[in-house]
Amino acid sequence: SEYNVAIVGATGAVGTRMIQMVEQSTLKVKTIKLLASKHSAGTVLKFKGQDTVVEETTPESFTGIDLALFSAGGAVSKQFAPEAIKRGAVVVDNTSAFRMDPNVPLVVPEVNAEALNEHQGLIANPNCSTIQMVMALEPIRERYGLSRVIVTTLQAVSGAGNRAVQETLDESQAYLDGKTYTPKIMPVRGDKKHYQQAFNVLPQIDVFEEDGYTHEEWKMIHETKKIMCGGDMNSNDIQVTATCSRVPVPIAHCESVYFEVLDKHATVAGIQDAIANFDGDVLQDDPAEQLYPQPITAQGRRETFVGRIRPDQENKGAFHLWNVADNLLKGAAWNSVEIAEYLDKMDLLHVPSAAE
Ligand code: A2P
Ligand code: 11C
Repeated sequence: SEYNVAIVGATGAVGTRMIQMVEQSTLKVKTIKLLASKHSAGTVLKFKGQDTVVEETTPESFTGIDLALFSAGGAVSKQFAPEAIKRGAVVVDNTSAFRMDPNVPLVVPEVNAEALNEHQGLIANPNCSTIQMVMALEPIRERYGLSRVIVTTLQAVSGAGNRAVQETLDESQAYLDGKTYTPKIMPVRGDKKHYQQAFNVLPQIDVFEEDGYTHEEWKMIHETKKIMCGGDMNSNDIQVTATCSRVPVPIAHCESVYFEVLDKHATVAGIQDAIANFDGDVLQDDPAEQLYPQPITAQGRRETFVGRIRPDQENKGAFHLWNVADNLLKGAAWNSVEIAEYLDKMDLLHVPSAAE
């Protein structure tokens, strides 16, 4: 079929990539509607070479829309996703608004596409750092089983949006020019204190919870369980813990992952083979040639890159890996559009009626 598609947050860091991913997609697009806040209504963006005027998002924006991709923040999704579904649009939501709702599938297509069968009009796109980790771990889980994961992230500034990238660039320039600069956004817009991100690493992404973990770390733990453990965000089948940090890199997150498998006969060669043969993963693992994933080479690509696979020197059945992916593409815009492609192929790109 042909679809009328809307992108909410079309002017943002992720939204502009959503436009590109829809342009390059196998989905047949009848019409495209680019939506944002009233501030950028009237802005002209291109879709497949055609000038397209950005409109303010209202409930009526979704009349006649078949597919709505949301990436304008959780509050916008909470306000407008129900309006879109009510008008017959399937929503793929790239915010954290509905991810933990038991009635909402949380999907990385290569890992748990079967969860799409249960959708009731809304599918949640996981957090970027979760997506690339489950992309690296799923082939290992399939071959050897997985019992424990300890991850440390090094996340790019674009995860915090276009304004965060601009702040870090301006701050870097000021630093090089020997000028003072007062940060207003990083690490978290709206938190009490702001710190220099340029030439610095900040071990805080999103706000702190009472238990001392940040909300980003909480998301990595519970989203990973929901995706890899059959929808149960509190499953004990896989133990997961995370430390998330922000590095002054514009695009592409890195992760250092320690993991324990169930099959004690697991080998590095077997893990490499599983990753090399997994849809969407690229193995870059050759120490002799200094081959390993880097943000510079992952930027602009849809795949997840995995390398530095090696056994833990003391724990049998334990290994380490390093993975990198473009947080705006596989971490956000591409995964969302890929979900829509799977819905189309699975004949699920419609809001199920109450009778179904
Ligand atoms: P706008 O350009 O009108 O501000 P980023 O993640 O790069 O910060 O981008 C956020 C995106 O969310 C932008 O496209 C922004 O549009 C959009 N947005 C922000 N507030 C709203 C709103 N109330 N309704 C619709 N879109 C919004
Ligand atoms: C970051 N991971 O890098 C965050 C951004 O839940 O979709 C993504 C927030 C989300 O800052």
